[in-house]
Amino acid sequence: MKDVHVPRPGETLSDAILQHLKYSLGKDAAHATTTDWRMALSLAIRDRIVDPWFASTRATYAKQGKRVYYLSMEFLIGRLLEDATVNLGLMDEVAEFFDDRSLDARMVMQDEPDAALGNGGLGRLAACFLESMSTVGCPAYGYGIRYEHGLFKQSFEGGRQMEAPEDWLTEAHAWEFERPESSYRIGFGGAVKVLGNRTVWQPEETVLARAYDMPMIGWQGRWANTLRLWSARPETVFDLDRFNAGDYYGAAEPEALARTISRVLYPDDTTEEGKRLRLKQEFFFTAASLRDILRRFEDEYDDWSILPSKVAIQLNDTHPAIAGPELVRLLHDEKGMDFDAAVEAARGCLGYTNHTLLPEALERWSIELMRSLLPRHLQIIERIDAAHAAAHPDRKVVLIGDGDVQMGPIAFTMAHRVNGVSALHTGLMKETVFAELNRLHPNRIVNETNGITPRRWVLAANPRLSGLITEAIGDGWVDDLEELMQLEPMADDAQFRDEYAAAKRANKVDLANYLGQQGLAVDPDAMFDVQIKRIHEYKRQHLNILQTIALWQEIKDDPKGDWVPQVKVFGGKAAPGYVFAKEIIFLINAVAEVINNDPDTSHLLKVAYPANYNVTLAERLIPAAEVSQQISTAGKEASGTGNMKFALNGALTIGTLDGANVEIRELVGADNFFLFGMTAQEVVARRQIDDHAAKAIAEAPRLKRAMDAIASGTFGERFASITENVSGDDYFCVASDFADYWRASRDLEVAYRDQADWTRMAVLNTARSGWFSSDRTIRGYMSDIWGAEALSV
Ligand code: GL2
Repeated sequence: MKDVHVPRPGETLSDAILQHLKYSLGKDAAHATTTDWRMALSLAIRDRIVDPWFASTRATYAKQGKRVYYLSMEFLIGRLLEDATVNLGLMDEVAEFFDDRSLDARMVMQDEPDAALGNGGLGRLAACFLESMSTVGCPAYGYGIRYEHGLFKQSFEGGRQMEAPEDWLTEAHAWEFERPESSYRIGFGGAVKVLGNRTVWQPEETVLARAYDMPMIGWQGRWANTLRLWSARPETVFDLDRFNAGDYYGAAEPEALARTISRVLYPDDTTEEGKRLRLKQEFFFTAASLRDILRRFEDEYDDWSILPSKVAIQLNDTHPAIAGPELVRLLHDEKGMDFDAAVEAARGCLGYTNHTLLPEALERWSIELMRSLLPRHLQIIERIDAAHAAAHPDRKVVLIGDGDVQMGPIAFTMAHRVNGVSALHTGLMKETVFAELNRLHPNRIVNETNGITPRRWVLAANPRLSGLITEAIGDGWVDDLEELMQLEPMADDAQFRDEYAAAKRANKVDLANYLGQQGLAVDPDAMFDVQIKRIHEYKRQHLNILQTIALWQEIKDDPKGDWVPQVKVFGGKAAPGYVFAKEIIFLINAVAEVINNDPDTSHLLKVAYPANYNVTLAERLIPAAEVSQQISTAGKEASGTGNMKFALNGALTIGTLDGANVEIRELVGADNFFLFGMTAQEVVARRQIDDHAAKAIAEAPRLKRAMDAIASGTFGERFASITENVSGDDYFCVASDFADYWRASRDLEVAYRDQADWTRMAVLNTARSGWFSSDRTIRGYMSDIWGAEALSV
């Protein structure tokens, strides 16, 4: 692959690394630590990003086209060094440089802190989108919060989840440029005054939002966009009067309060944290971003009516939904636009992506909270709501109702396009949460099925598979992932299959070594079965562990039987306040403890639960996986993106007809996908049956036996909350789907015995998953929602 940008004539990458080591870090090679090397490498790579970054900005200004602004509370970027190196085509050179010094390039790269500025799929999607927007040349900015502490670090104590603060910023990294000149004053509270014919909001409290920019380089360094993260600062660093009066804590209070806004990422996934601070965070970054966007527009144009033709703003979920009212406020109150015209202009700019149907995740804020923090916005929402009611006299949906301000309907009414993230989810959105708004505004809802960037999730994470693919079909697939289709005929080529299987096995050996270092010996020839994602009842990790217990019991009945040895891998964090999810973690660890130490069965079945699942761990687990567990209750997982990463890397899915599983199955072929369980409609119908769980348990003796084992204390505690839930209300239909899940799991094992055929199916999964590139998704947003054009330098 080619090295695209050499910034300083005559300077090789190797020279640049050594120069930075010496002059930027003040270190001699003989005494350099891994961190020194990593920083020297990062700075040398960063130098090679700056020119394409500037060139992209210049091209955007020259073209005067539309810019895209992606507003997201979360950007789960993980590590950036490897991504950037891979995208610049410099991986081989870097490996050679460190080889020559008896150092391992990957180890150096792994020294980088993993920036966990997101919870899960939604945040990781935003990070994949940034990379794809740069790759396809979509002029864009990502806007978010520069959290001091990202998602908590997870450890296990006695099997229970412990949480410690994450502190990525305490470790050196090279990616951000502080921009003190880009600071905005953001207000909260106060009063609304009418001065002449103008309405003016006079906030009571203000903080400064200061910008930090990270360049995001696309494939082959052709284009680079900016991720701009806001950090909260006090307007006055400290209160000198209070200090002089001896009130030292009080003197530091303004600073502490202001900084609180960008201190921590809310560790909640899909559930809303109804706190004042959360709303403050949302307004803080949304308002700063909008001011920045309008400032950039004003630098170039003086006609506000053309705003929607120059600016596309995407709201990643309802978290930045206050953007609608705030943009109206800025245009009307501050720029003097007529109110209705301001609403129209705002709507012309805004798009809203919905990421979940879980009703608890559609944010709402109490009217009192809104009035006390954002009084002018409340008035604007009331006015928009009244206009909506007048235009649709038969409407039932309201923007303010039940004592709350409803951010889902606000995002919907203020956006010209609303999208779901998989075909199934978009369909369900139209039928359920947004049924009425869809009737009032037909054609506003569109679908943009999620995607993942192949640069990180195949090229960087799985070099063995990437090498094999490139050898077989050239490297065009990295850019145009649907070229993987050319691999299809090779599924029937025994030699290719052997090489494909050898790459998978080598990845499994790596993972086995990693788990071995953590104290768990696993057989690399066992079937590696992986479920990694946030822990949530709807994702049903408890269904998986119940099946594991039942399997263990059967093996124990007949240890000499012809079993397929397997390793069940779990990974994921539970929101600290989500008691049930934490019980599931405790149960998995308790079961692991017993099963892994059972001399009758431990050569056949192991349970691994490495702690602190994050992007880096995903990059290790996915290339080694053979089975991908995508077993959510149908209708609950909006899309999933892990499911796509696994399929691309040749793991076969066992899954329900939920989220993007449906599209994965259509594309890879029903024969190469292990389907089980009820459909979304069947789930709804099943819940209407009295005692549906008890009935299902009565018909599934294996489930009953597994539940009895838990209840009788086989795994230490009795986990009553879990057994009572599954045998009681069982809203997520674990019991009702168990028997079919068991059947599909056995089908998997039968298939696994025929290794040649298994590999054939795996190759077909890789070959047919090219559509799931986030490049395709981004092109969809560009044409269906943003009306943005790709540029090049
Ligand atoms: C999520 C969905 O749960 C998940 O299915 C989807 O793939 C991602 C990205 O669209 O969004 N919604 C959500 O609130 N979180 C998700 O991961 N946190």
